[in-house]
Amino acid sequence: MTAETVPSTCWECNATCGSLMTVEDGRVTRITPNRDHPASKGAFCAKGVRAVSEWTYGDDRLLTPLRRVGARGAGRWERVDWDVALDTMADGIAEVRSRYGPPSIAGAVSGAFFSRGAVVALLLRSIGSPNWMINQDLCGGCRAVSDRVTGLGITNGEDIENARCILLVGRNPREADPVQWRALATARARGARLVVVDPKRTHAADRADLWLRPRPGTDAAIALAMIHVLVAEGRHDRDFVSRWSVGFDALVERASHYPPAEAARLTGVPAEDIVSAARMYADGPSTFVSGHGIDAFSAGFQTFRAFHCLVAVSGNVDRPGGNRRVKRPPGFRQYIDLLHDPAFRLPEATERLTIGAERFPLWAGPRGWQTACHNPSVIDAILTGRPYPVRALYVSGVNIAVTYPDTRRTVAALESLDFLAVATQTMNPTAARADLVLPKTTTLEEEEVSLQPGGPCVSYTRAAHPPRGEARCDLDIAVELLDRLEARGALGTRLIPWRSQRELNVYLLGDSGITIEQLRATGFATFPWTHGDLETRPFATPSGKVELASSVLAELGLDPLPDLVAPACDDVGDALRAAYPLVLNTGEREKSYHHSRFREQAWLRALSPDPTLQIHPDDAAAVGVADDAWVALEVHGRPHGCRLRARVTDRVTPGTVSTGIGWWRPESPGPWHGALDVNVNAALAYGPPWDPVTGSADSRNIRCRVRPSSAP
Ligand SMILES: Nc1nc2c(c(=O)[nH]1)N[C@H]1C(S)=C(S)[C@@H](COP(=O)(O)OP(=O)(O)OC[C@H]3O[C@@H](n4cnc5c(=O)[nH]c(N)nc54)[C@H](O)[C@@H]3O)O[C@H]1N2
Ligand SMILES: Nc1nc2c(c(=O)[nH]1)N[C@H]1C(S)=C(S)[C@@H](COP(=O)(O)OP(=O)(O)OC[C@H]3O[C@@H](n4cnc5c(=O)[nH]c(N)nc54)[C@H](O)[C@@H]3O)O[C@H]1N2
Ligand code: SF4
Ligand SMILES: [Mo]
Repeated sequence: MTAETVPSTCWECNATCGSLMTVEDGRVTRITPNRDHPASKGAFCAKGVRAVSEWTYGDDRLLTPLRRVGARGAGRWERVDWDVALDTMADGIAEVRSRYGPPSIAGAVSGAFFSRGAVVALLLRSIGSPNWMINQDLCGGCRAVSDRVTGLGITNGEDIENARCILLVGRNPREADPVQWRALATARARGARLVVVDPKRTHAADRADLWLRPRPGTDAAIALAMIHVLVAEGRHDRDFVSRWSVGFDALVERASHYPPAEAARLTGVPAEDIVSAARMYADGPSTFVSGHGIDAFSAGFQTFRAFHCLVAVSGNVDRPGGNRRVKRPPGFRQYIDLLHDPAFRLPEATERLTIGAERFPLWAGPRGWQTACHNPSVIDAILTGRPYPVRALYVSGVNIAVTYPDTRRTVAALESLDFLAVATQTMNPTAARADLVLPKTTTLEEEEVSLQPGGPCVSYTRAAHPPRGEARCDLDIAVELLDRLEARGALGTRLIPWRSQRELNVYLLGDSGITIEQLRATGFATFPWTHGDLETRPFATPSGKVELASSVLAELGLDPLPDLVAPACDDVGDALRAAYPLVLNTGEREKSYHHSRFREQAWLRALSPDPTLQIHPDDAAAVGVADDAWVALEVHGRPHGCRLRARVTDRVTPGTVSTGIGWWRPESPGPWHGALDVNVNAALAYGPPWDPVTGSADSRNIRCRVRPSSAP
């Protein structure tokens, strides 16, 4: 028996923790944290230790391509070899392409943070379609686009280690990010102060010096009031503001509408707490740590704009203990760079056809953050043929029948397609409706090279051994599919020049001087960088400065300044408020699962058997619901609800309820596998209202009610 321990990086979630893998006889037998890793510093979680291995070696793993033989969703498949699978896929795509045109073919992935995202986008572009769906409208899209428009470029550059004050807004790192959670604990131990803004008393709030508990969706008023206090007390960074920003006077005028007393009225947070938060934050260096709690809703972009302007006005930009701008080795390319590189683009006229580009130009189409389309509008296009038909879809690395809101509509769209292919490691409710299911490699079988702003470093994920069975990675699938499409005359310009993942990775490393050999030896590579390279590296805005008043937003006729946009759940009459007295939060992370993944693993189901709905004791008593009882959740304006299990707790504010995401039950009969029952997305709409910039729908701050129900 040969055993070897090699450094790698866990790619199961975007915490991307450095790992050490023991490989014995072609199988990973042990995974432990790599304490030398500059970003994760030994942080890790149980999913990385165990769930990824069970996923890879478990009996549920798909090991061959499957082709549908019965009706869609009937669960009858034949095993086929890759030649047959890829011919089937090429035929399906070529036929739709010739009948409806290249843009009628779309892809769905999570985003360009993973190679699979960039690969699927370039595959679609090669076919001639600009339509690829990402799930970032539901995730970190508001943060990313605000960061881009404001020009800061600070995403994932929180320097918790050196901060004197940490401002944690809408983030639950104990469950969602062990790297951040550990960094917070270390910072607290050396005396750093922690200000938490969260409607829920999270474990971070338990440890905070100051906990602000806003009414859901009103955070922008807190940020604007903090700006107001900073400026009124002369505690803003005059030098940074005058040298590196534009629009300060206009921002100050806007913030003057939010004195602490007014912000207190709007948010429910006492004025003196807002003033204290502003003073603690002003006593820096301070770092702003944000999360999903202020993203993915119809005012998420403006909320982030308010906080990003606060960061800029306080001057905590790219200095130790603040928010670091993304550093990278010269010559290195990130996946997202490929999307914007002219060498890999479609003609602008084609990119303008991206569904959603007209309405959300900073999200979709040629100027868009990831040039992806607007998902709810794609689902509309599939179902209605407007603005033009979308008839074929290739899904990789997402489980959209569970994770997109409005499950029934998503599924109806999937079922109405002329052709649906899904690449996945295990059967899930999305794949269950496909014409073709392709067996994917897991993160233990794939090689990835990526930039980690948190280190900062370049991280390496090693393929520990060849794929199990006939599983293939996205690039290998795309390359062979392109060959077949080319043979059928169904290709535009081939925009994937690499024949293997290794070739792609070497391309990404570019002229950085970092080599695969070096990465294989250590699992990561650091590179020289400096704080505050503001003179040599302008901010990526039209003015080259941080745009407190945004020229890009003004040009598009949008509000150039941050503002509070009242959440839709507040803007209702008394009758509706009485009928739907509760405000719903969704998507709260739990340690056991990664979104919809791992529900087939018995040890995790033992830890967390059912989806829960956290409800305050007063609200539970009002509807006669006991702890652990099943409840029906109904959302205002929706024909169907879902069933969840009550967790009665005073951690949630009275009048609010909170649940997770991603629930389905592999053991329940297909093709739904419970996705229409125990999945909160079955109860939600996918908007409108949509955020005017990112097109995000409300995945929280939603009026709802709860009643006792039977168990599923
Ligand atoms: N274990 C595990 N870890 C994960 C994931 C996973 O599925 N499992 N998923 C990963 C992904 S893709 C993501 S996007 C992240 C998400 O992880 P986080 O960014 O931590 O997001 P959430 O858990 O959705 O919620 C964070 C907090 O926002 C609060 N919140 C809700 N509404 C509001 C509001 O109006 N204002 C404020 N200030 N706070 C509010 C909630 O109470 C909650 O405490 O987790 C990542 N990490
Ligand atoms: N209501 C509501 N909905 C939400 C959210 C919310 O807060 N509320 N959160 C949103 C957020 S933040 C996110 S990020 C999304 C997540 O949504 P998704 O990205 O759809 O969720 P996952 O469960 O991670 O997707 C799992 C599928 O991806 C595939 N997969 C898993 N690992 C790999 C891999 O290593 N490589 C490849 N190629 N494929 C893999 C498998 O097919 C697996 O079944 O959900 C969003 N949906
Ligand atoms: S938090 Fe867990 S799943 Fe995510 S990268 Fe780290 S070890 Fe892997
Ligand atoms: Mo996410």
